[in-house]
Amino acid sequence: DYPDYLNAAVELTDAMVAKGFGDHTALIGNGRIRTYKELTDWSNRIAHVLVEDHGIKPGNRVLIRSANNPAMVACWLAATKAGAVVVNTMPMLRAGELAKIVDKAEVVLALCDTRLMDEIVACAKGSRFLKKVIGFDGTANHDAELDRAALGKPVRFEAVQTGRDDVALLGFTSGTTGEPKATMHFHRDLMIIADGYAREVLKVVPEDVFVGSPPLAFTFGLGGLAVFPLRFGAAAALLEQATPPNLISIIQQYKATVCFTAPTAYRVMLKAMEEGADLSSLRAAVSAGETLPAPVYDEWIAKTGKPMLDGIGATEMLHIFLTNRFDDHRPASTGKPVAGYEARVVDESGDECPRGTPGRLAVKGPTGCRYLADDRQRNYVRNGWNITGDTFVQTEDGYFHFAARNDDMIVSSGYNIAGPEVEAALLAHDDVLECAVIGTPDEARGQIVAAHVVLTEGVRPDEATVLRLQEHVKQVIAPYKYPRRIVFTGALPKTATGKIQRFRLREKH
Ligand code: 3SK
Repeated sequence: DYPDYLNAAVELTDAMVAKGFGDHTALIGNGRIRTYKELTDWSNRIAHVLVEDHGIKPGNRVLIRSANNPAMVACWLAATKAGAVVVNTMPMLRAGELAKIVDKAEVVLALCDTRLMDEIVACAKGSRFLKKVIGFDGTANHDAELDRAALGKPVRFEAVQTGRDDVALLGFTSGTTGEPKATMHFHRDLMIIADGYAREVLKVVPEDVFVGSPPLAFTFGLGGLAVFPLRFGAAAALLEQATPPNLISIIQQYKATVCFTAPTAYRVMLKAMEEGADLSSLRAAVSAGETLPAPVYDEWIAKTGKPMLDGIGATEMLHIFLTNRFDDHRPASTGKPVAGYEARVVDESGDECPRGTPGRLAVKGPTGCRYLADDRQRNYVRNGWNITGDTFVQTEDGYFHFAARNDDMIVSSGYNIAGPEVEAALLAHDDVLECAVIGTPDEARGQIVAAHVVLTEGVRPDEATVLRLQEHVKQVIAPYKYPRRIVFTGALPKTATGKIQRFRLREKH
């Protein structure tokens, strides 16, 4: 239950100071620590600039372009306090990609880290909507237009009294298909993900320190690295370059307790532990973005004594809705619904499949999909159920298991082969660091199974390795599923949340 008027940014800053968290660390980044009081004052000053100097009105769309750093969080909070609808975007987007977002969201103002200005300025030049780009300093120096303007403003700001069901955020997703969609989320939704998943599953306490790799530009990162810690008086240590080695060192430096990342980074962490890295401060290792291979899950338990929390979310649903729990977890399973959500596996007509039968994962709960002006809404939401793009199986005892993304099913010589099953078999081999399995056209068989493989360091990408991996898959799963083609590659194409973009691999064939 939330009050009729609710501003999520006020709840995460001013309200936390009022609750006595003023001196607690809120954010760590670029070598500096910011307390809740500092973050509150900082975001209030920026909110003044937005309203008084740039005429931002409730409902205006404001784009933010930055890597993960405290200044980005301050800008997001400030724009939210001013009643704007925020569109967070990633540093690597080019002018053409930004233009699609700006047009769709009708963005009027952009706040941009001064190190990333070129592409957004180019985008603004030809834009019908975007008229102003203001630079902020994403480093700890505070020396850019926005920072200087903010210095002259008061630390108190009368935040816009947004309704709890006013849109606060437009989360853009290109999913695994490449076609961008904007998902609308309310102020209330930002509270719900913290009061649901973060409270119920992660059991966040003020002593927690969050780290992770997902960009704040994606709802996975915004939830995990800003909303969740700030809702409970905890801290987040932000990394502009969240490579696995950087993650490992920041965990060690700040004794991080909660980590959000994808299975590949956990594999690197497991290896680093063998070489002496001390990651014992972590009490919660959240894995999402890609399915968690059972061997990684097993090894994590063996090395840390704690389960890895595999979960699945969606930009459409804002955050995680199915998850394993500390005291209720299974290998190769995504667990059960987060409190308040219901999930089921349905067939093409929307009827529930018998337990054990694969079908579409459908979910219903306090957050859900609201595409902005997009016909695809009617495909995603049917009879109140959000129909995700994933094929799942529910076991007799209620646990959900990922089978494939709907477009990851391969039909070869009349056999249905789930790409992720072949991937799991390949990943069980020590030579394979990462892989993606797709179907490629084949005259005789319709499609054949093709695996794109990143090899573990030191393994030779030669014919002997191909044969070894093919033989291994035939031993682990039904031999007809083995990858007839194996392509070695240095890296796989991924979304910013770490999902492998198999459609990009398909485009190559
Ligand atoms: O599973 C995901 O990729 C996801 C997407 C949005 C928010 C949270 C998550 C885990």
